[in-house]
Amino acid sequence: MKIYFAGSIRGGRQDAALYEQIIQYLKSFGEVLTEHVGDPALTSAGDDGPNDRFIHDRDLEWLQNSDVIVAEVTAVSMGVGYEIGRAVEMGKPVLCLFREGANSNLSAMIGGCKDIKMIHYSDFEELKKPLQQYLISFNASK
Ligand code: 6IA
Repeated sequence: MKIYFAGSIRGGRQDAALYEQIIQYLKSFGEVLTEHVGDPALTSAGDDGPNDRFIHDRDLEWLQNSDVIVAEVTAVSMGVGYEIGRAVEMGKPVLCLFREGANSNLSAMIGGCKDIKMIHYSDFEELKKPLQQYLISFNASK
């Protein structure tokens, strides 16, 4: 199973350590195509590499090649919202993770989309079980 993990970069790196934990966990279920999203060295400048056109086109190719999208949506990010919208249009299964109590509001365009599955959680330990259940049932349905 190829997993596209989406998390904020230029939208802010306050949850980077959490992304890294989630990515490591996701790796026990399949291949994560976007491991760099959890890289603690990656700053919100997010421009210490290839140019934006390259990043966009390469990420969309990975999105197209993925089996499932897991997006952490607590930190508000234009890029993550865009990836979710494109994935929904592609007919890909999308799972969004929203952390309660982080002083962030979930967009109605994500929370209100019937094609998006949501998990609300308070910390990583609480997230593991529903995330595992989703990925196992997704794998079984293939
Ligand atoms: O608007 P944001 O930057 O917060 O959007 C974050 C989302 O867009 C992530 O889920 C990534 O998939 C994608 N994205 C944004 N910037 C990059 C990027 N920057 N590299 C890869 N994906 C990106 C350059 C960093 C690179 C040198 C390691």
